[in-house]
Amino acid sequence: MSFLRAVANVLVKRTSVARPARSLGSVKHLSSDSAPLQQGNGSSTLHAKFPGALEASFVTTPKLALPENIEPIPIYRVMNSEGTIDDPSQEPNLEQATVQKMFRDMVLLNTMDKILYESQRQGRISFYMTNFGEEASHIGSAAALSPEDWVYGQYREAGVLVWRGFTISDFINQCYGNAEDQGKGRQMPVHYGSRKLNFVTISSPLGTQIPQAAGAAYAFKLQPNNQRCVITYFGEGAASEGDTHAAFNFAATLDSPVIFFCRNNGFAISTPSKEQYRGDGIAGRAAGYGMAALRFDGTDVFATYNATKLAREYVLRENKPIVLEAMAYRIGHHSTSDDSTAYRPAEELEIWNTVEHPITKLKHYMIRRGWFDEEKENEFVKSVRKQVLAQINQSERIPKPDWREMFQDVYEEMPIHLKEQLRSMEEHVEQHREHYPLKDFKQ
Ligand SMILES: Cc1ncc(C[n+]2csc(CCOP(=O)(O)OP(=O)(O)O)c2C)c(N)n1
Ligand SMILES: [Mg+2]
Repeated sequence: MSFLRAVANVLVKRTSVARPARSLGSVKHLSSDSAPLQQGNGSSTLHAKFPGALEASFVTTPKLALPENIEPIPIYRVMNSEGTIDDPSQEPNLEQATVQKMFRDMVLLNTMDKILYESQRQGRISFYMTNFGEEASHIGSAAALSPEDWVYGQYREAGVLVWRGFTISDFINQCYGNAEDQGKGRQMPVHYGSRKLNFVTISSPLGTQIPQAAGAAYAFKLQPNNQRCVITYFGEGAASEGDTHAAFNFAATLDSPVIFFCRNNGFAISTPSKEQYRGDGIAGRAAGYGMAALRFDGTDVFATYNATKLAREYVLRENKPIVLEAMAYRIGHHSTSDDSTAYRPAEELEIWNTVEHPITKLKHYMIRRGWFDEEKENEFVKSVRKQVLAQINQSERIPKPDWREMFQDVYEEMPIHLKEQLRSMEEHVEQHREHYPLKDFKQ
C-alpha cells in the first residue's frame, strides 16, 4: 500500500468514526447523569459537556490559571500573642476547669519532653522526638473531638494522648520498651498506640496512616447512626508522599468523614517548607480534590479548638472530608538524630520560643481571666518533673518483655511456621545462654 493510500484510509476511518458524533442531536446517546448540552459563550452553537469538567464554562481566549492569582487561604486566629481574644464572638467560652486542663496538659507535655530528651542524650533510651511549639495544636484539637473518634497520628502528637488520658507511666514504659509497654517493646520510642484510647499505633514510614484513616472513616460511615469521625495528623513534609494524594482523592470521592489535620511546622527534618512545595501550603490543595479547608494558627489553642470542632461537625453532618492546616513552628530539633543548628539560625527560634509560644499565650489569657496562680502552676511543674524522674527510675528497672512475645500477635493464632521458628530460637538461646543478657528479659 502506498503512503498516500494509507493516509487516505486513516482519514476515511476517522471521518466514519466522527459521523455518529455529528448526529448527536438526540439526548439518548448521552449518559443520564451528565447535563448533555450547553450554550457556548457568545455563540449559538450547542456543546456536549465534557464528563471530566461538568461545571466548567467555555471561553474564547486562552487564559492561564496562574497560582499567583489565587488568594492565599487566610489564617484563622482567635487569641493574639497577648492572650486577648480579637473578636469576642469567637471566644469558645470554655469553663475554667477545661482551660486549666488544657494549660496543664500542655505544660505536662512540655516538661516531660524536656526530661525524656535529656534521657536520650544520656544514652538511656535510643531515640526521642519533642513536641515543642506544637502543644496547642495537639491539646486544642483533642479537646474538640469525642473520645470515641479514632486518631491516626504521625509521631509528633503526644499531646493528643495526654488529653485522652495516656499516663506518664504509659509514655515512659513505651520509650523504655519494657514489659509494661502496651506495645510490648516492639516499636521505637514515641511510636505510641492505645486501643483503649482509640489511638492507632504510630508507624515510621511517612504517610501510611493517611489512607488508613480515609478508609476507617469510610467504614464508620457505613455503620447505622454513625457518630464517629476519624482524624489523621501528619506533617507538611508527609503531605509530599504519594499516600497523601491517594488518601485525599479516596476520601473526597468516597465521601469519608475524615479530618486531615496537617501540622505545618515549617520543616521536614532540615528541609524548610519553602523548598517542599510551591502552592498555597497544604490547605491550598483541598479545593483541587473537591474538599473543604480551614487554615488556622496552631499556636493558638482556641483557634485550634474552634477549627477542629467546626471540622468535626462538618464531616459528620455532610459525610465529607476536610483539610485542616495548623500553622506552627517546630522549635525543637526534628528528633534526637538531628541537629537543627546546622540549617537554621538560632535567632529564628527566639520569637517562637517566647511571645509566640502556645503556652505563653494561654498563660496570658488565663492571667487576664484571673485564672492563673503562679505559685500553684510552679508547684504543678515541680510535681510533673518529680513524677517523670521517678517513673524513669522505675521504668528502667522493669525487665524487657519476654522475647518469645515477638512471635505473637502477627496472626490471631500462631501458624505452624512461626511455632517452628519459636522452637528453634528457644533451642538456640538454651544452647548459647552465656551470649544473651537473659536476666534483662521477663521470663
Ligand atoms: C516514607 C518515608 N520517607 C522518609 C522518612 C524519613 N523521615 C522521617 S520524619 C521526616 C520528615 C517529616 O516531616 P513532617 O511530615 O513535616 O513532620 P515533622 O517532623 O515536621 O513533624 C522524614 C523525611 C520516613 N520516615 N518515611
Ligand atoms: Mg514539618
